[in-house]
Amino acid sequence: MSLTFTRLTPALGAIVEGIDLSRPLSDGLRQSISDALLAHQVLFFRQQHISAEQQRDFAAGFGDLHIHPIYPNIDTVPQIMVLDTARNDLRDNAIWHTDVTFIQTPPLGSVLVARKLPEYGGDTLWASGTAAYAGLSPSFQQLLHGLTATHDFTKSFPLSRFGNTPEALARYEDTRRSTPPVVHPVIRTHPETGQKALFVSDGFTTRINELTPTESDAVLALLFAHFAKPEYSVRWRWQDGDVAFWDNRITQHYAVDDYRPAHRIMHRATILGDRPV
Ligand SMILES: O=C(O)CCC(=O)C(=O)O
Ligand SMILES: [Fe+2]
Repeated sequence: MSLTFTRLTPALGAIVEGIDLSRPLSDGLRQSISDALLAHQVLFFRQQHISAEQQRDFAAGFGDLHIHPIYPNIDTVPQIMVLDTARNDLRDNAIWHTDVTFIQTPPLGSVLVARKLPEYGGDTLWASGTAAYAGLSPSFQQLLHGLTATHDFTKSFPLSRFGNTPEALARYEDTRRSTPPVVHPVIRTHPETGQKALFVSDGFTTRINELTPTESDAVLALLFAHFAKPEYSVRWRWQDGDVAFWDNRITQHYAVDDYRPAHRIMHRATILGDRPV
């Protein structure tokens, strides 16, 4: 069977058919998926029903995997992070964010699997940083080119929400010590395609370093609102077993918080990337 790609919006997103992710990837298939990720920025695979080990192995085909400092993972498969509304307060994902930009080498991408879904609600949106960048005027793009921004994990992960047991508190304090705020360019160049993308997000970006605090607040508010325009996004309505694979270098995403108290469980594998330039 050959792969087919159905594009979802002009900005980003495609559904991939003709592949069974529970089977080991051939080099050819891996290359096709890699190429498609560059072309579409987020790929969706319907109802794959893969195990945690198969999810890990699929993701590991694209790079080394990251283990999240704060979120729980599966004991026997620590590379799989668990997003379970019965275990954690997940409201920090209902904000536009790019995953783990609070480290020097933020993820290349993530592979997310839907394990338990509410009857309706709980959609996820992705937005394209390249489309958002292209939507700015040349003069504003020029202003942003020289600028850098600070990314800080405590913005989305405040102590008040993650220090509820002595072990969680100790883990949080360790992370805070080992993960000081980092600096990334406001406009990033994709390491493989050379495309320019807006690279700030409401989740972790606290400050544009070269501006005064007042200017920084105003410009970030403008950029967050601009990036979140529906024209730059795609919205995914999950079905059980669906898999999403996104390029985390040039996109951000938002998990819609509209289904509580229904129970929702997602599993994520996170692929490490390189230092943004
Ligand atoms: O729960 C979701 O749909 C997405 C959560 C999220 O932000 C992530 O997996 O990185
Ligand atoms: Fe995320």
